Amino acid sequence: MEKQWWHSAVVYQVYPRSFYDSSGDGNGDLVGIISKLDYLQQLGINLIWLSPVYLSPMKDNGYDIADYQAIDPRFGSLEDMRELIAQAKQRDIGIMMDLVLNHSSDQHAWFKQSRQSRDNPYRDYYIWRDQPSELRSIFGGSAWQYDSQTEQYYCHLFADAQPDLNWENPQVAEEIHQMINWWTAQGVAGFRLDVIDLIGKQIDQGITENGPRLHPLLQQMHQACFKDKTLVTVGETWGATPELAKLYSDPARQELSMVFQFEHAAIDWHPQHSKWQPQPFNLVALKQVLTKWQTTFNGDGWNALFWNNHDLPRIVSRWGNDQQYRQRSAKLFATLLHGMQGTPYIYQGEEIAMTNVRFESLEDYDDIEIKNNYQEKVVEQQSLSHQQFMQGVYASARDNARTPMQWDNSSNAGFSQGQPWLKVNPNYTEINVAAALDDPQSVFYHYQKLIALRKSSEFSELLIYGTYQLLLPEHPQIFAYLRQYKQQRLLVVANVSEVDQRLSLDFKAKQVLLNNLQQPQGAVNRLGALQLAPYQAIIYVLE
Ligand code: TEU
Repeated sequence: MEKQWWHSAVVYQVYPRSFYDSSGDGNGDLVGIISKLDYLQQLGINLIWLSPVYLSPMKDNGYDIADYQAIDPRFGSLEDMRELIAQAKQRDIGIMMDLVLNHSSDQHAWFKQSRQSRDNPYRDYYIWRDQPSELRSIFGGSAWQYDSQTEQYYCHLFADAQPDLNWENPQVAEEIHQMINWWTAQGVAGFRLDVIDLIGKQIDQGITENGPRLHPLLQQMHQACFKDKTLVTVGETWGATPELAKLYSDPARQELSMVFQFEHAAIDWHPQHSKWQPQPFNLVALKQVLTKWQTTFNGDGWNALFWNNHDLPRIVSRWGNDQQYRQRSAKLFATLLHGMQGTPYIYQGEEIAMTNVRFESLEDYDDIEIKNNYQEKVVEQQSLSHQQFMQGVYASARDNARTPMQWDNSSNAGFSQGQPWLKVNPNYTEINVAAALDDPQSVFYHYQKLIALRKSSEFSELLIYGTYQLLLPEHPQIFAYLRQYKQQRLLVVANVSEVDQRLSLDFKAKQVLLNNLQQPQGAVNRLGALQLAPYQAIIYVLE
């Protein structure tokens, strides 16, 4: 397949509100991000996915945009944004903007116009109907909101403050294309497209995901915005199967560079209560799903690799052990992911193994998804008790990922001189960047090594383009796979459990490339009689 610069990229996601507050107002900001670029450069990443920093009433932390071409004053100014782009570029780091195109804020000028009157020129920028359908909002409740001024309902697949744009209207596409091109002219390296699989919806037929207009719209966007540019684009597609992922990311189809698929991320969700009642972790199922995705593309698509983002609980708490084996299990998950084919994404704090949080009171949480679902599931339907719901929050809520970044052990984890918008995780005294940088065995340096192996080692090509083959598919505790490229072979083997494992693999090890335990090479290079400690993960070079 034709090589692209972003095949070899490693992306770091910044959730700006929680990253670093330079002004003392309790919210992270752009100047704060600029001041941490050296840290990100030290980690070795070369792209930053910046969650939204546009003008926003923050009903959904910036995923409700009031002006796509203005920066929210909480985050700074357009000047700061230009400075961030320039300063990052000096360090060979590109900036990926987050495009929220399925909906805007109800405070966007378009919507303010749209709701004025039925014959307003902006009326058809949004989806208005006389009667609501059965359609539910992803954040709970009906997807329709009555507006008394014009006596119609508007559609919102997320919060009622996030009205859905009407992509049936060609003017909407045109305005959006112009806006994207404006950002490209500012020098950004690419875009992440929020819930992009919803824009082809046919609302009257109840079709939201993967509607018939989706791919034509993306091809049109490609022609208008991405063609002949060196941009990277990644779509957020909760409903993607491998077949659908090829439609988006087959280079021949000229749509997007890659998509985030979520099959693995939702693997333990409850059939009825989804993430609010997660099921026990099943390694065999996880291996199956990831292997399917690892072996699905043959030059006709590309994987985005991730465990975490701002919507998901922390991997070390979710499927690792965030107590006794916090560092080791975090390194294990890092090894498994960065050993795979695709472009890896790291979510802020993952590189120091930040954990989920447990606030006593619902009041201490901010996320609208938590609040609306509580209202629906506990108060109205009573399908979950308060206790059960809180367990769901501890396991899965999005705020687990959104507590402020833990920089050091000073007050507020060194995140802010003021009152943070969301409480810091009390474990910051132990888990923080300063401590990680001081410890040569920390999770941070493990990520640094993995990134270096991918970016600039004799195994770069193998890690980026090599084939993938799962070993021991039915083993309930071992995740092992082979990567091969030309004459080179690597074996990744991990014990995803809290007990010692013995196993026999029919390969000859030449060298241990990476081990998350400090051991002499000889101790582990006999693959015929391999003993792995709890959460141990090793990458071998094979003969
Ligand atoms: O997320 C899409 C989305 O569907 C999530 O809300 C997801 O369903 C949920 O987290 C699982 O419980 C994107 C953004 O990443 C998210 O932060 C926004 O809230 C959402 O779109 C609306 O823009």
